[in-house]
Amino acid sequence: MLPMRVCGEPDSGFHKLSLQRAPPSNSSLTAMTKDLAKIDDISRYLSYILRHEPEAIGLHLDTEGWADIDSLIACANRHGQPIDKAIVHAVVETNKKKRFAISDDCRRIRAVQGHSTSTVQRTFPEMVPPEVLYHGTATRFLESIREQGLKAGSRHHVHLSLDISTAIAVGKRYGKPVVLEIQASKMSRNGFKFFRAENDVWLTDAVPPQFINIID
Ligand code: HQG
Repeated sequence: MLPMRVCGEPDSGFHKLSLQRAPPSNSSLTAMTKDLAKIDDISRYLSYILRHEPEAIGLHLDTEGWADIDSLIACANRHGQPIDKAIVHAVVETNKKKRFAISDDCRRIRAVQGHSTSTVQRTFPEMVPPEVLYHGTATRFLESIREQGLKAGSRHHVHLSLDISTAIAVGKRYGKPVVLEIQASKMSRNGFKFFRAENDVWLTDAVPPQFINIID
């Protein structure tokens, strides 16, 4: 179970999802399934707003990506997406990828990485990477990647993982997955910078083709 943040948010059925110990009855299983589906929907919505289009609901993000939680809720509700503090906290706490973070004072929320909005220019600690990292993509992108290397595209960085299984899951989002092994340590010795987000996603600006091996 993920650690629960104590933020004084209103008690709600969503929190019982993570606190429940006894085997659930059929009716509470149905309720939990509905809650999980709702949490998944809101997680996608928050990704869209906090990474890509905060202006779609008139929300202000600072350069580190933080949004005031009360403002987020008010803006979302005004734009037809009913959310409240309880579900925002449930989304943050249940997300396996730790996609979002809440500030220590519990007043702000941000997406940890993956931004494309130009409003945000998050700073990440520069880190020495492990020997290799992995990037999952779809086979249809391989020809272009062989020629140009990996580019950040609309996001601010190329995203890399520590393990192959994560890379496969990432690649599957775009088609038949293929995993690329990135010679991260060699890149670092050649002056390329690497950053590690708080959720263990590794980031770099670009990966030239000579540092990429395709895993069969
Ligand atoms: C590809 C998810 C052609 C690249 C994931 C990828 C990740 C090229 C796509 C995070 C290329 C960009 C980011 C080139 C790169 N030619 N295609 N030269 N260079 N590409 O979604 O890494 O679940 O912007 O391989 O877990 O797929 O949302 O990046 O297929 O961590 O939290 O262009 O998003 O996180 O796609 O995914 P994306 P990504 P969440």
